[in-house]
Amino acid sequence: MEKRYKGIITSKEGLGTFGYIPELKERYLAFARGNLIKKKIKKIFVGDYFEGILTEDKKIIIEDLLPRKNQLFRPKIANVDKVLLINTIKNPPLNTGMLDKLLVAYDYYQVEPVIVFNKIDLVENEEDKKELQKWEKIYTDAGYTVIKVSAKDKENLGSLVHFLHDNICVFAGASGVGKSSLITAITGVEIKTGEVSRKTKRGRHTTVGASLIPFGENSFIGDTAGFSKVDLSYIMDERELSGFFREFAEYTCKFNDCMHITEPHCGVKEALENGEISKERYNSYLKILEEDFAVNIKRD
Ligand SMILES: Nc1nc2c(ncn2[C@@H]2O[C@H](COP(=O)(O)OP(=O)(O)OP(=O)(O)O)[C@@H](O)[C@H]2O)c(=O)[nH]1
Ligand SMILES: [Mg+2]
Ligand SMILES: [Zn+2]
Repeated sequence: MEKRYKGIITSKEGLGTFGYIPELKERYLAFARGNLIKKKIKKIFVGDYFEGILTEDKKIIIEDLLPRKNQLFRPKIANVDKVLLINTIKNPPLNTGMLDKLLVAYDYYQVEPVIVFNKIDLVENEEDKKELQKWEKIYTDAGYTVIKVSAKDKENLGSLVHFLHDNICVFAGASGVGKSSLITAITGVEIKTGEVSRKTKRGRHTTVGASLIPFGENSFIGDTAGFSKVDLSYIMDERELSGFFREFAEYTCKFNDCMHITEPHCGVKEALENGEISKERYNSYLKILEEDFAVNIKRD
């Protein structure tokens, strides 16, 4: 009888689907057995765990897909355990509006987010240093883990490696922040990287789609394309939003469905007034309500 191997889908490219078999430490072109399609498994995702056999010409025939723990659509990866949200203070400039949306989205999918500031080698003048310190404090106080690194100087990469054991860990964030560079610096696997445009100060989506890079015995790192748009109204109701602003969830309001805008006896607004909740995070919450959920907010 043919040996059944366990493996994981690592990429889906123009050329086809690729699967990695840890036992053989090798990546192969993979095809699904016809009956898999009949079992109503519509689409194979990067991150899917499978069982399959190896043909004589070194191709995987996928016989079974294991149940998914989760399924992210941006990026399109299944079974994600952790996400490292990569940011920069400079080049490209920090976009905390985007970061706050991603923090909400990943909490919603129950994927633990870690906030990473890359390119700290570029944080040189006092103004930039203050900026970095300010955001580090805001996000730490809000209940997130914040790590500062430089892919270029290989600074503090060990603290990222710490999160990569026995799981699928995805690197996400805007184009040009250095996701691919960090993965190369950590794994030694060369991945195509791109310059940040001098004119727009933005990256150019060098990485297309998503792929998993094997790391150590049992870990995989997901490199994804940077994205520029996230609309939270596709995944949740406007009244659910504040529950995913971690630090807001600690306070109680008079009304159970309080949206913390103009309602009386609002614990969140009280915490904002006495400085327990940062005005940056609160304003970001209002901005998401306006932009993604079309809530009309009158400001004084
Ligand atoms: N100074 C400095 N530059 C860096 C650092 N990390 C990455 N870069 C540069 O930033 C540019 C973009 O890096 P990429 O790794 O391609 O960025 P990405 O996040 O993968 O971008 P997309 O694939 O487009 O989403 C490249 O020119 C890198 O050399 C860093 O720590 N310091
Ligand atoms: Mg990239
Ligand atoms: Zn409230």
